[in-house]
Amino acid sequence: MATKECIGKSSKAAGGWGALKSVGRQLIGSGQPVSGARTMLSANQPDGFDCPGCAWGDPEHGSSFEFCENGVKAVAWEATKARVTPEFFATHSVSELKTWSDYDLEYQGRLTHPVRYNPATDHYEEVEWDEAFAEIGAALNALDSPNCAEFYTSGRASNEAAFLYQMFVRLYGTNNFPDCSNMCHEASGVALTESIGIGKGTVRLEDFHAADAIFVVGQNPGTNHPRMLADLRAAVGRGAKVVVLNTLKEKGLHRFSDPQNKLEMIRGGSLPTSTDYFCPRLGGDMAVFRGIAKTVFAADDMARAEGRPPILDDAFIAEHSHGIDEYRTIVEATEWSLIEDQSGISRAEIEYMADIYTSAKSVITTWAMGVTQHRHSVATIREIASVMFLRGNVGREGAGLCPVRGHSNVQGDRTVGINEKAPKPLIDAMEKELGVELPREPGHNVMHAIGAMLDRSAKAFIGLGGNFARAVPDSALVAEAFERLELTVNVATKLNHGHLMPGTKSFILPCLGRTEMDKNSRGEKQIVTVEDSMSMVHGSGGINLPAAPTIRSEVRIVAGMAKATVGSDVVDWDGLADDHDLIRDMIARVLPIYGDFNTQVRQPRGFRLRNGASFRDFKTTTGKANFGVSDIPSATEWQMAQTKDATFILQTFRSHDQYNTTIYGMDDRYRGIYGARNIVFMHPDDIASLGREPRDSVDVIGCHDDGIERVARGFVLVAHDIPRGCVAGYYPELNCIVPHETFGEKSFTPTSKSVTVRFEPH
Ligand SMILES: Nc1nc2c(c(=O)[nH]1)N[C@H]1C(S)=C(S)[C@@H](COP(=O)(O)OP(=O)(O)OC[C@H]3O[C@@H](n4cnc5c(=O)[nH]c(N)nc54)[C@H](O)[C@@H]3O)O[C@H]1N2
Ligand SMILES: Nc1nc2c(c(=O)[nH]1)N[C@H]1C(S)=C(S)[C@@H](COP(=O)(O)OP(=O)(O)OC[C@H]3O[C@@H](n4cnc5c(=O)[nH]c(N)nc54)[C@H](O)[C@@H]3O)O[C@H]1N2
Ligand SMILES: [Mo]
Repeated sequence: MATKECIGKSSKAAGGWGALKSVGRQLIGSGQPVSGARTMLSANQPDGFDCPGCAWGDPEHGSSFEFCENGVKAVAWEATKARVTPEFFATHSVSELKTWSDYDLEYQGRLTHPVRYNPATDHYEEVEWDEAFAEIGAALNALDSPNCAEFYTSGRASNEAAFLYQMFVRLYGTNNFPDCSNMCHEASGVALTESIGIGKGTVRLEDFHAADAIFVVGQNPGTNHPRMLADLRAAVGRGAKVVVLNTLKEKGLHRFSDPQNKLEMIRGGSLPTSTDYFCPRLGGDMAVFRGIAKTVFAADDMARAEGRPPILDDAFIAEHSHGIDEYRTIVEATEWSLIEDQSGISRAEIEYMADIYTSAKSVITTWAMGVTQHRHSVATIREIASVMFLRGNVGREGAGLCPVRGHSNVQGDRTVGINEKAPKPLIDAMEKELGVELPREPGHNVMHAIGAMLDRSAKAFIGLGGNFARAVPDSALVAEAFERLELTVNVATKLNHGHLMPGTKSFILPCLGRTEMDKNSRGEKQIVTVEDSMSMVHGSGGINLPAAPTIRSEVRIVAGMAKATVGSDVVDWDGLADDHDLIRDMIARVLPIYGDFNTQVRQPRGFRLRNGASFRDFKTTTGKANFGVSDIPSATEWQMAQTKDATFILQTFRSHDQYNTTIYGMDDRYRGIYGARNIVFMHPDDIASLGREPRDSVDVIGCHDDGIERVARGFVLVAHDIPRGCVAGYYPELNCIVPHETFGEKSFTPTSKSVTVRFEPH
């Protein structure tokens, strides 16, 4: 393994020639460099497809083609020439494929035929579509109760596919909708609904061009939202402050060299993407924002006493907010010593951040998994919102809250009804539309689904995309539970480990990807729609020929399963599947926020869904923006670990060469890692305190105290600039030690960024 154990040793900036080289490799590796390049030029164009890479917004004016290395990887990975055919399955048994790596499985290429597992031979074998649907329908209808089936969604599914899916599942009789967002931004949804009355962000892309300060908390855009870097560096360029809070010194958040800027590329230049950078301990962000709030209140008192203009936005607070007195009381009761210990950031540094905050007229705060995957994530996001309310930084130009979503349509899937909580207005409207009663009792989220699989009450799993069994915590336990199920069905573009844990009856159903053309029975091109992090809905139509003539769109596959399970008396599944306009008409009848959906989505950049909070119409219980009411944790996981010998807090995150469980390659260029994924980043003094050397091989032991042994074997220690007591490593390799029983309060999100671990020699 070649590791360069310091980010300073690789090139100084993110992007640049390194990114271009990597793109060239991806396009050549896909086997079709020329058509691959043409495909790329259609990404995020008005008449092209939505890039499946991430949910960052597209500009509303001008060409939106923005170079993004990881967008190219996502597209090239899908547009590969390689194919997984029935012959492939005839050659390789499931037992053999289980021993392959995540990378090797997906690298085999696109799935071409529906296949069914044959337990007698241990091979997947080709099956006719209608036969597969009939068997799936029969198996679902044979279950004791619809609540024994889990219907998972991953956030690439289009609005049309997701809407049909929820209609099918509810007609079948359950609200069991475990969704990838349960493991992702659920805390943002819960917290923002409480704080501002909508579980979404309030900003538009244009706001980034008008903000005076942007706080970027717990996210790594250089890898996961690369197009965001261009907006950050433009902000720095025009004099705005960009303050980063990240446990690690991520390179993309320092400097970015824009591969689209020819002069810059020739000169080898780069520009900063931030002005200030702080590295809190894992889970320490709520304490930081609490400290900012303390400073703001104190500064406001002082200003008023001295007859200067107040710091607080009195008008916003009086007219639009609720609960400031209670909030002020808990803020003032929080001791600085606790804030400093929990965050690892000094009072002086926090006061400096507060000064940036109060000096800026308009502030945006963005965040992602470094904030959402902790026990107290909901309280942390409410704290962020409260700090923003103090100066009215919500619902006006250049200001607002911005959870940066993960999957390209995870937000849209929720909007069209993938929600285990069965919201009353949605169910009322669906019942009116369909003229039948639908289930109203809440169903399963991911945590509940795992519980049901482990206690054997779940009997069937249907996955609309994704890789449930690898993406969840306690992945080793879940893998065993999967094979005990009576039915497993995976709608997928590529082979992954989740397909290799077949239940008694098991199917893989191959679907079209975003880049591919979808035509109906009359030869008319169909488009789908997606919603980005800024509530913009746009159309997406592929340009490539389908990977094989035998594969079907997700919409057709969902319709096929639905027809075979619940019949066509209530819904004309074939008719809907053949004309996506009819699905959109139905969505708009059930969810009036879509307005004249079919017309609006054909406007060049689509349209924005109504988002009351972005113009200060707060649909909360009080009708106002609600200040938070939580104490900061009395001790974070990091603080608790300090009381035990040689115990660390692990965050599990993404390398530069992966898309969730999809591994594109073995490098993590910006962190100086080449050719390896089984590694643990640790502070050099911590390595020494364990009596070890960098590059020693260790076993990572999960310390959750429930009698279950959790070990990940053979990980290499890499010295890194990371707070002491905090360590980091890659998901999904480490998911076997993330316990499923520790999850976020109110969000049920696995605590993937605060896993208590210790180390033993390997
Ligand atoms: N290329 C690519 N793009 C992607 C994805 C991908 O895998 N690959 N995944 C997509 C998905 S589904 C999602 S949800 C997003 C994920 O986007 P990110 O949230 O950026 O994903 P992570 O890799 O988990 O990175 C977490 C970041 O938060 C920091 N961090 C961790 N814990 C803490 C903490 O307690 N406090 C602070 N302040 N920082 C912390 C880590 O150091 C790291 O920089 O990206 C989406 N886009
Ligand atoms: N330890 C730890 N665990 C985590 C996280 C973490 O940070 N740490 N992050 C969590 C997060 S934020 C998320 S969102 C989840 C992600 O969990 P998932 O969304 O379940 O996982 P992915 O890896 O994105 O799914 C990859 C698979 O999706 C299929 N696929 C790709 N494109 C398409 C398509 O267009 N249609 C269909 N039907 N299938 C397609 C391919 O077969 C591919 O193998 O993981 C979570 N798990
Ligand atoms: Mo995500």
